[in-house]
Amino acid sequence: MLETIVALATPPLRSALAIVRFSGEDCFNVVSRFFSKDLTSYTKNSIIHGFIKDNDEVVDEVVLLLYKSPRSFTGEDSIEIITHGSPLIFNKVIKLALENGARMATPGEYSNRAYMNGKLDLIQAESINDLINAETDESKKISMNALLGETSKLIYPLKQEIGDLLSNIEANIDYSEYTDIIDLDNEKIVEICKVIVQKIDNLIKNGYKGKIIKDGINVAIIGKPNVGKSSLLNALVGENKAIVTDIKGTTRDIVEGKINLNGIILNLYDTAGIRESDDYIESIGINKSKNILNKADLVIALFDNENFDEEDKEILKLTQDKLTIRVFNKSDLNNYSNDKLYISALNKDISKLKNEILKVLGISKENYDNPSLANERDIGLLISCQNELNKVIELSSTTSIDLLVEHIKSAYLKILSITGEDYDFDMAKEIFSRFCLGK
Ligand SMILES: Nc1nc2c(ncn2[C@@H]2O[C@H](COP(=O)(O)OP(=O)(O)O)[C@@H](O)[C@H]2O)c(=O)[nH]1
Ligand SMILES: [Mg+2]
Repeated sequence: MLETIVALATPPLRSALAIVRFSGEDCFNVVSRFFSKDLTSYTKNSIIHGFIKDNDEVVDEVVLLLYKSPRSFTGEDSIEIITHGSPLIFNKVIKLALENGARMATPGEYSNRAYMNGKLDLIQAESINDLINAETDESKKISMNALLGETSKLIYPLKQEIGDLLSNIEANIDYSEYTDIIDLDNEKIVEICKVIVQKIDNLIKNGYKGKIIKDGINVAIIGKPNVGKSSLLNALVGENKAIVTDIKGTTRDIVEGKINLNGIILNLYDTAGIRESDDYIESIGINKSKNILNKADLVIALFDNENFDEEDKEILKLTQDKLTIRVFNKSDLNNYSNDKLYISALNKDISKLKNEILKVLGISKENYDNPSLANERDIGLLISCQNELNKVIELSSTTSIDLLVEHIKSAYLKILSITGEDYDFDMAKEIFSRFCLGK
């Protein structure tokens, strides 16, 4: 029997009300030991008024929400006690719970139990944290789609198609005497794999875009000294965060700012101008700039005119492998060409840059509205699945079918892991669920 767990579900602060939450087969018993009514006879979800009691002392007058398994979040018997929001009260309730057979829940344990009891798949379970941490409406929507199970539906077709392929091949090998099985040769297998690889490709692309909407991106502003990086950060965040002077080497430490651009959180990093420097402190700053550059999802490489000198060329070299927007600042001073992206950080004339950021991220209305597999873990598993199928395609002409099947099986398991169904995978069950073999 799983232990009864207890935790405070609301912030540990003084407030009007607080919620202490319990889950576990024995939880009606546990709570009855310090509640004014016996809860063990309840067989339906109920709202109950009563008193928390420490022997004869009344600790609080409360409302208790009682959930009878399986009709609860975790799928187990569960209780939520709504107490008055005094730390003295809710801490006392937790203490009584611990003294009467409950233990503190570990982080995520309620969701974990919900997953173990089949109430949520892994995509849904992961979305709860994202939902709580969402900073924009757009991000919240991505997580809500996941919680409602819409995101999980994205992988159903893959599961079906790879599962069918796998079962067909296995059935060909193991049950070749049955006539209702379609004959599959390597060529046909490759054809099917190619179609699936393409579908996974789309899911990965949309997943990355969803991830940008959900988590935001890190944007580094780099350039040689005095091109206007700090002025640009200030213009973007709309306040004077970074010190601006015409003295080279003014910015030494990283200055951070955060903005919401069309629902996408940009974590902006203004960096020390990159140049050869003898100044000890400045050179530490320059190294920090290079580290930030490595971590950035997007780089704004800033220049103050189109005649690149050696220092500018160094910047170009550093950004070679990065998603980079080249921006020319000080449009108010330059005769500029229309085919380049010019801004004036000083005059806060930066709308063209904002549009360009949205353009290079390639995010459209669909990405905001539709579900996407927007978690690192999910995208990673999609990539591994795709790698397995690509191996099938690559090896098909030189490898026998029973070796190819191993890669297809791995691909299938990766897909199952996304929703967390891989733990009870059984090949024979898979085959029998698709065919009427041995009837
Ligand atoms: N005329 C003009 N001057 C600018 C512009 N942006 C920045 N500056 C000036 O350039 C100098 C260096 O700016 P700063 O933002 O400190 O550059 P950083 O070293 O790259 O961070 C300051 O004197 C700014 O006022 C601009 O768009 N136009
Ligand atoms: Mg600066």
